[in-house]
Amino acid sequence: MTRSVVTGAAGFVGSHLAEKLLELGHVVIGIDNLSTGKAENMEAFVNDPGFIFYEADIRDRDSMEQILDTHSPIECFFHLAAVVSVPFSVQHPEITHETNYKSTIRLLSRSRKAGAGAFVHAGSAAEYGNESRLPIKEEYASDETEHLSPYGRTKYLASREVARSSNPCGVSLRCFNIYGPRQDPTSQYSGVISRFIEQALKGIPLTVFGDGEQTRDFIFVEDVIHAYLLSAGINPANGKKSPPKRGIYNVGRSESITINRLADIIKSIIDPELPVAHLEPRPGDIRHSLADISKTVRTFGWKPSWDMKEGLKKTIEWYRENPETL
Ligand code: UD2
Repeated sequence: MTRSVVTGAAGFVGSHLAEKLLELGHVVIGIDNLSTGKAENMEAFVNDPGFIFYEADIRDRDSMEQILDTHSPIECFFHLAAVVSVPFSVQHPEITHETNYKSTIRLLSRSRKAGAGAFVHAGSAAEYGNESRLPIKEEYASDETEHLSPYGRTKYLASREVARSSNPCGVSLRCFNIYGPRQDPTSQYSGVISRFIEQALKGIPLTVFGDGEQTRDFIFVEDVIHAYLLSAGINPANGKKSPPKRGIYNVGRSESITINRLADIIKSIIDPELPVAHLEPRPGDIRHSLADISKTVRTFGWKPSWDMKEGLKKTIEWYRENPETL
């Protein structure tokens, strides 16, 4: 049986990845310190006999050693645990550096000892800073890029190192704006889609920051999970394996929509009469974001399969069935 590690297994994306790997018959060693991840996210699979969970911090070397010693050999190492909040990273640059950069480098090297064939890292569109050339190609992020936060900088540095590794084969996925079931809507900095859905289901105005003409490239979480699997050389349909391909890859739909249009679609699904409140623009926001995904499509034969409206309907349905998350 294939043994995979998922750090950040209690997070929004990590929990979907762990669940899918279990479905494909992997033994999954999940690691999460539950700082932003939530035990509830693992409810659907926590009792699966193939799932082994450790509440541990990736910065804690002894715990990581012990876990990897116990479960070696590992085939695929999926590394999603990180400081994920941009504002937190601004307030705590050192913790962010230790978590997002140093711990990633340590785990990359430790995963080699554990026999891993692939090390897949959760990069981010934040690695591009305020890039004005659209659509954004992978090579636009460089040492000269002005990152807008320690989050963006540390993700960039970690991706750069991961992509240099050939043993294990290092892959970093720069995901654009991910949305879908289990995304936490409750913080001021939560993703706009989870916030709009929460507001719409509560019947309160949708809060659009600024004129709402800023654009984003939104991608449904299931498409992102397929990209994770394919990049590790795992066929999402049947679990069959092929060699992973080292490098940095964008993951988005390569289609952007304005925040105003997004609000309209969510209203049209939940309640067309809902009001929209235009608030002050959010400081530090980038204006436009759009992924060039040609390298990812060419390399892995991956392509996004969820269109915006279908992905939103599925997400709304999930929040309706899980009102306690709102
Ligand atoms: C995303 C990532 C962030 C970082 C960044 C890099 C998410 C949740 N965040 O931030 O971690 O990688 O990209 O560029 O994926 N907005 C509203 N009303 C709201 C909330 C947001 O109008 O109530 C707007 C916001 O001003 C922005 C857009 O919606 O223009 C998207 O905001 P976001 O926080 O979902 O994501 P983003 O792209 O700022």
